[in-house]
Amino acid sequence: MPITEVEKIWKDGELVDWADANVHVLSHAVHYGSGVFEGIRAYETARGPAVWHLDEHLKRLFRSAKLYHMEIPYSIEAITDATKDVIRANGLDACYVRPLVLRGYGEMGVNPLNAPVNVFIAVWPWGAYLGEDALEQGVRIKISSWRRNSQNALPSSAKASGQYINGVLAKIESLKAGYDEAVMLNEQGFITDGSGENLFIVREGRLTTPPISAGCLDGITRGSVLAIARDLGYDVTEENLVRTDLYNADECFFTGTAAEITPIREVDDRAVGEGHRGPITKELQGAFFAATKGETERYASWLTYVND
Ligand code: PPE
Repeated sequence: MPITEVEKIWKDGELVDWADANVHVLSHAVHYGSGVFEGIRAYETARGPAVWHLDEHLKRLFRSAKLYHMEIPYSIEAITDATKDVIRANGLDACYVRPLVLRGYGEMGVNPLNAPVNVFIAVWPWGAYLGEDALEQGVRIKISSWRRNSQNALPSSAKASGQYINGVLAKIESLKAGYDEAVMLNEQGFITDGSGENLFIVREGRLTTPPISAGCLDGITRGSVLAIARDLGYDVTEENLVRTDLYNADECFFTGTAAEITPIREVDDRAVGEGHRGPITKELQGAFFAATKGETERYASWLTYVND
């Protein structure tokens, strides 16, 4: 997707011009994928822009960095303030937020420990991740022939740049075959996640999503949807799913920061349920988007207001 450029990016403690937020080609991360990042959204509310689950995202960023022995030279509070600053500096009402912590320039070779750590926070307007119609019409997905990397090869609890090359293979395969997105199985054949989304199914009014132990990312939107669904009175379970569970589901949908709640209307050329967005998916979208706009008192603590 083309990036919509804005004015400023936060880099190592200061706001720099968009065009100046660069790294050297010999940076460690460029060669070995040694970066960790987050994907966060800020939504427009009656009280100005508000960041959805900022604290949870930044905690995950710090956990990812710790896993790879990267020392982030700022506190969570400092990164929180920096996120608010960069949104304000660009005058955005709503945007995507991409903090990136990477091993920079100065050392070559796999050993990352002596390379400097650089921290960036970029923001830009980002619309519907899987296409403009996707939130209403749903998407067509393919079970990938590529397996999700094993957790003992690359820890799925870390959101690390290099780990995404696995999803890149699956995504390319699905697009070349004419689908919108891929879902990967783990080595045992259980469903994990999409290249950038967690997945839920609905069967006879019950929601199920794969457990984190299947090897999917511990998605923050997944957590929000689990909470919202329970609050709406749905029975929700985390259990292993196989591909036929998707084919036989009444409804199926993705969750993710970029994808939000995106209905899945077809899996491997089989219509899911009626082949369009189902009623429970629609209800969850309604509750989710109301909460992101700051309209739901119960979830007020999930928003960090940029102008407060
Ligand atoms: N699984 C994967 C592999 C993944 O990348 C994401 C987020 C999720 C699940 C959902 O997690 P969460 O955002 O915390 O609910 N993918 C991010 C990056 C997408 C991209 O193309 O870049 C995102 O949605 O921001």
